[in-house]
Amino acid sequence: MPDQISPVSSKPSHALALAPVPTPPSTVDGFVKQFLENLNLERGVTLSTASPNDRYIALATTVRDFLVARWLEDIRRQKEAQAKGVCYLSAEYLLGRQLDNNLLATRLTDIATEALAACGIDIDELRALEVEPGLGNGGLGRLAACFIDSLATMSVPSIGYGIRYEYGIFRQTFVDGQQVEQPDAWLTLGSPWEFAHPEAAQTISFGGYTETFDEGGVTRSRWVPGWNVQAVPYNYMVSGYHNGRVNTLRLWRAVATDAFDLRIFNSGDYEKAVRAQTYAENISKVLYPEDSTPQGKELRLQQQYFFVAASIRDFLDHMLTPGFDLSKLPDRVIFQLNDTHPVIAVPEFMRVLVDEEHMEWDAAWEITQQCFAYTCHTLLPEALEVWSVELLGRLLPRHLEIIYRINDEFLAAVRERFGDDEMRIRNMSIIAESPERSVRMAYLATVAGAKVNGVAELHSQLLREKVLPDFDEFYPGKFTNVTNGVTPRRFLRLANPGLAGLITDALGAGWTVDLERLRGLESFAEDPEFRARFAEVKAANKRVLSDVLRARDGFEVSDGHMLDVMVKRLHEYKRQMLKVLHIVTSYERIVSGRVRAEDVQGRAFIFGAKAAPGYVMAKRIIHLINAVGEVVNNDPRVEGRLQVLFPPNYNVTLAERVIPAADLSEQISLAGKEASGTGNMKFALNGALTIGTDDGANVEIRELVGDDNFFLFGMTEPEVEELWTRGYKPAEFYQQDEDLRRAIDLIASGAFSNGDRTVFEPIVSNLLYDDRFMVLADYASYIRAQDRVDAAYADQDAWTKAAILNIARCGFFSSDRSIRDYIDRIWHTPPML
Ligand code: 26V
Repeated sequence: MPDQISPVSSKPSHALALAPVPTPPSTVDGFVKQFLENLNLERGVTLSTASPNDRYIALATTVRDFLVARWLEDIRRQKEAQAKGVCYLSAEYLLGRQLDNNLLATRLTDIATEALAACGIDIDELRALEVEPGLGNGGLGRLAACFIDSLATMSVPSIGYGIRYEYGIFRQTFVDGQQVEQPDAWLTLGSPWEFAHPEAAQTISFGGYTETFDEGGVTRSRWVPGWNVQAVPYNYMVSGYHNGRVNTLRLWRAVATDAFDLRIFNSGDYEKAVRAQTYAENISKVLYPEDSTPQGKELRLQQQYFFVAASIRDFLDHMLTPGFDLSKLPDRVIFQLNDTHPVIAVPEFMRVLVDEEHMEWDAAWEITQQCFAYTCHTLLPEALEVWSVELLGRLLPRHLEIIYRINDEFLAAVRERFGDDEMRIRNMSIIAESPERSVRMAYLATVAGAKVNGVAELHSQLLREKVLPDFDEFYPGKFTNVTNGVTPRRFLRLANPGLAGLITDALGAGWTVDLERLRGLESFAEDPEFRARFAEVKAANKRVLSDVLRARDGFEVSDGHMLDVMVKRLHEYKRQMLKVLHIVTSYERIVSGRVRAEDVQGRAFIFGAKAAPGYVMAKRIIHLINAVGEVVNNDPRVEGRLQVLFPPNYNVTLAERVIPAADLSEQISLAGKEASGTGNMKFALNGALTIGTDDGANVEIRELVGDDNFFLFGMTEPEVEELWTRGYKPAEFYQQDEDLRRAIDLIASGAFSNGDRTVFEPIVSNLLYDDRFMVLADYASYIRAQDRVDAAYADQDAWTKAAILNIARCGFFSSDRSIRDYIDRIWHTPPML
């Protein structure tokens, strides 16, 4: 029975409430009417009294109104079809702004622009008011956002589940060149894209103890929790592109339970009750900024359990018909675990089946192993989550018991297969014994998951061979690869309208949902007129970026400079330091008189990077980049040939401006450390050439675009391994390379710190004596590659041709293709057409 409420202002009669929701007319007049009504009814203002925020919210609400009918229809159809669906479990969604994406998906951009103009409003001014929901740290969160876009566009029955953090990723500011974090209060001015459903809250429990009891002669276990919180769902519409589909993203907010408060209130301690409420609500208060070492923070485990427990219950309660035969669950759902963050869902699912649904353990385990799949997003051992047994036992005692039983049975099976090989048993145990007894979440996910995937070919291979080799041997066929992708809607159509128009002129409109069609551009690369138009688009994008950076940060980007861009989280393994050494070398060559400024190819080096607040070395590197910029940008000897620009607070919104303007994409991680990278794909698809190592998805980009259109440098992963085991001695590289010595000496001399040699000393000693990421080993090769870049850039027409070939050959990196691979290799969930 449909129970939708009309989105239009007229009060629904009973008959209307049963009728399908009317979609507001897609005309300028219809839009104006709806917009004005929303100003009145949603904001309680008139056009003349409306503040800019009122106007933005009314506009957003108007666009939302166009989506609601389709959304409700899709929810109904998905339930009715009882088809197998994907529950994407992710602690992060780095969504970016919603308005433009929804306008694009619904074909309302022109209508809305005209309608607002008719009301005397410039839509661009309202666009600029939207605060992006920054509910993620970096690549992993942005990937989740690209995936839900593709799932909706491809009509795959699916729902995204996550956490509605009140504060997203911190806002980065620089004070004297150093990062200072500010809270990201993204909800302050209201959030027009969400629907809160406090009435549908669920109770999520923590703590307490377990007890055994007798049930018909069988001893069973149950959990007697110590405290509860409420999980309130907030629904977001995820609009498919031009297909009339709207999927759901459901994010949970923690709210104190009444019972929880009352108990303490009744004890008469008001202040304690308020404190308890704050404690409960802290669970969804803030996104954890990924750290240099993942800390065993109790609150983080609370967040993880909170959202997966709510999501599993939500699925079982709302997506299944009453009386559903739970043994058929694998025909209905696959829970995709986005890294280890949601892995506590595995014992929770077992607890629900065994304790609440009274299923036998073996049957429940059989089902669980078919209902989960795990994506690993890293290779760094220190980034693999573990939870101490002490903490898990205190917070989730029943889950710890379940994990122990899973482990016992798993290790028994390992013994059966390999005999009493204690070394192997210790290595494969889900429970680590040292340095403290703890649960290895990646192992738990691997044992429970039907499939385990890495995020690029090289990463998946290293995952099998280096990180989980025993598991690969034990579970043949379990490991697979799905190379990441990015959504062409946001990162081409929206971010680069000029290029999108050019492509459509050349190839017709279908490429936005079939990115392999970009291949058709190969022949256009040979066409001088097309190249000229492409060069014009690039130049226009640079002007747009330049305007944005002037308005935002007061920067002046010089005309005609190559834009050399490195934007990504600040991590030692990503090697922003290698980029700094290149800049310092270029600078030093000029000031030492070895190179004349006028002979230097003008370059603007653009950085964007947030460092985790507790990651001291990363913050020092940010400080150094700013310090180098301060000196280089103001040294008259440089004659403006080199510019270092580091706009603070890099986020999705800024990415959408920077990437289309870039000439050169820096993807320079130490081989074997970057699982995939997705920025690399966005740049190539926007016609930047890559300078990169043989790492992550760079490998696949280079294979596709060809060696002539990619600046490869650095050690390969086996070479890295070999040098590391042989013994990496950075000082030798320093001694043998004059450019390198001069660059390091200049930093050490205090040239970038007003003569103070102590400020950047820790960076210098790290590079010379203690660098796991072997920056100096790749320096010479990197500088040579940069010299090749300069030479290539001198022939603008040839550069443009290479840029077009990059675009033409990178259609593979659409997230639509990634989702197709997930469907074929892991989910087996056909689209619902
Ligand atoms: C990395 C590190 C590195 C230092 C130690 C602590 C720590 C903690 C977390 C992480 C990131 C792990 C998860 C992640 O964000 N991975 C990224 O996922 C992207 C999407 O698959 C992928 O493109 C990136 O290469 C990968 O770093």
